[in-house]
Amino acid sequence: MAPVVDYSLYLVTDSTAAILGQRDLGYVVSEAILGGVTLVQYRDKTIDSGAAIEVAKKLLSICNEHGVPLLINDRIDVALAIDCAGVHIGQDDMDVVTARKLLGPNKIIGVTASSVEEADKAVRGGADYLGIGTIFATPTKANTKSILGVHGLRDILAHLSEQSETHHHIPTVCIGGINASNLQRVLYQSFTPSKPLDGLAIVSAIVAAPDVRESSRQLRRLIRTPPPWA
Ligand code: TZP
Ligand code: MG
Repeated sequence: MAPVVDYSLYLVTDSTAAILGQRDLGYVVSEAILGGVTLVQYRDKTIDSGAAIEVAKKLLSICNEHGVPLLINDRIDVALAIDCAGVHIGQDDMDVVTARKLLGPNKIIGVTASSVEEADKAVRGGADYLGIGTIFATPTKANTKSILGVHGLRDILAHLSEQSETHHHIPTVCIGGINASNLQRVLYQSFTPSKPLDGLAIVSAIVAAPDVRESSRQLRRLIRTPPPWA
């Protein structure tokens, strides 16, 4: 069984200069954790295995120090090499059943889902959580397949809530354009009583923030505060 995880404020990293600037990724991750990030995903599409393993090892030691799990985007080889908590895979990556064979039962496997069909397939295949998106168009990921909006997100949550036990209980986070100005609306308008979102996955609103710790704190506070109009 994969461990129980707090998905509430899920940092997904980006190492491009446009987002990270000149800052050190390890520094940004540790500031984000000090501000309240509960889970970290190391995501870098540009780096080769050797270099990715070196960065991932550093991030793992920071995450371990704070008791926050580290997942690796796409790269099952890197996750195995450093023995971190697990991976996050998309629809174009290795399928979840094969990933599970490689990683075994105790690692977390998250899968991106943009439709009820993709969500169902991921749950049937044994995913530990779903990353639902893209919610809003975002410069962080140019080639997003589908923009779901909050209503698309709610449709997927509603579908999951109507399914069998396994589907019903799968943790869910959403991703894509989430920031301090819209997160309460996303949580409120997507709210499905029997299947509320478990967390928000965020890149630029944390990684590109001038004060990473303070921005993470603000996001964490907003997640816990009912919106003024509720
Ligand atoms: N998958 C869907 S959107 C996205 C990923 C990795 C990027 C989200 O970045 P941001 O900066 O939080 O909009
Ligand atoms: Mg991927």
